Amino acid sequence: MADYREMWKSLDMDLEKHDKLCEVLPQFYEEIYLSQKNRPQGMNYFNFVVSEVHGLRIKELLESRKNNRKVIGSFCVYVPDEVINAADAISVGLCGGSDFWHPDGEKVLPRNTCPLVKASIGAKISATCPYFQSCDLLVGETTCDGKKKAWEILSEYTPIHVMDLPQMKREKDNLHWQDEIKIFIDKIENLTGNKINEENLAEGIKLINEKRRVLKRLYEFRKFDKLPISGKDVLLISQIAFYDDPKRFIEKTNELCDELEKRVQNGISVFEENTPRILITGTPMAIPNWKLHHIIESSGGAVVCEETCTGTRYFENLVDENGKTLDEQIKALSDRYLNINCACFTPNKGRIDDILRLYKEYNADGIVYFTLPFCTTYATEFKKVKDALDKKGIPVIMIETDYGLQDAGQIKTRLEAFFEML
Ligand code: BJ8
Repeated sequence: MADYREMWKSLDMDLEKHDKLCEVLPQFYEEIYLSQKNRPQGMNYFNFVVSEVHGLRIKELLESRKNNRKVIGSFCVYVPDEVINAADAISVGLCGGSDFWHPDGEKVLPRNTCPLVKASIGAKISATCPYFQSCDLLVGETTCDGKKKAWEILSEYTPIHVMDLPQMKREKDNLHWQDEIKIFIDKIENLTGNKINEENLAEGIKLINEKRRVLKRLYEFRKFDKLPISGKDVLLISQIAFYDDPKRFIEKTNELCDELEKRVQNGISVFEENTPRILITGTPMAIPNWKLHHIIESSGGAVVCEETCTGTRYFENLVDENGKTLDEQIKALSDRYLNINCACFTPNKGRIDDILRLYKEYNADGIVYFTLPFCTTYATEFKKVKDALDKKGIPVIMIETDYGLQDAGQIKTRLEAFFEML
């Protein structure tokens, strides 16, 4: 890797601590990703992106900033990227997926906080994440309590705008979310100095829809009996979608899909015949959280779909591109975003419908319900989901786990027993 120390120094990073973070990732990646057999050639681009995760992409962000483009970090799939792109700003996802950041997170948060929140806050206050250090503005949202209260603490370190997400989906909630999108537009206009109008918002909508379409295309290959790509690789691509340049990401993912099409024609599979097909549902997996996929796929299972925010919730449903006025476009954004079924909403029957639908569409044999510890909404929603699955005779297992590897053996044993039963 090129020497980026000067660049990191210019971002006020804690270089010593950051060196320690950089030491662990390559070995971890090698073990989990590069050791896979028969990977598509198109994964080389994504390997490269990971190898340069704190390097080249950050350099690009800094160069863009020199040209007066702003960088905006967010933590949730309800934040409308279309608006950010319309103002010629750059959006990056910031959720933390490593327990490296937990000790710093625990300096300001209770220990019994969700690992994702703890890692995200720890990444900022430890000054070891160049993405946080490159942002001109962070955008939080009022989803779960853990996040909502964490923004108050984060605001002591860096500017943050919080979007007030409703937690029900009535007409008045939709109107409220449209209002919030308008306030967000004002905020982004003030920050960037760029006015958002019908033309540039239409372009933003088109671009982000295109990203959704390519992810959908990629997921379609997971519906085949013979799987041309592993679940682990698809998870990585979804995670990269949150911070890569969208146009390049679309191009590279389409190239990979062309290759997968040929694999399907030639009957190439990366799994043995009759490998149990698993749908994962639950909390998001922020990079580099590859734990559950890795355990499943090294215990005799294949992950065929994720009903998560690093899965279908990120790309399903397009924004209607027919809006002519700004108001119509904002309404279209609100409609699309309120179609996401996060457990923060009540009631949340839409998520159960999604799980049942995806189970069928992806021809899954069983479901792994994943929750991060202390995520009350997803853990509590398990009861409703399980009741619905039981009624249909669909097997499900709940796995609650954090980012540490201490429980990996135990999870493996439970999953192996589950797969045997499928
Ligand atoms: S839309 S899932 S990205 S809020 S896991 S921090 S909910 S305690 S991440 Fe999420 Fe938006 Fe919902 Fe998706 Fe809280 Fe749960 Fe932690 Fe979570």
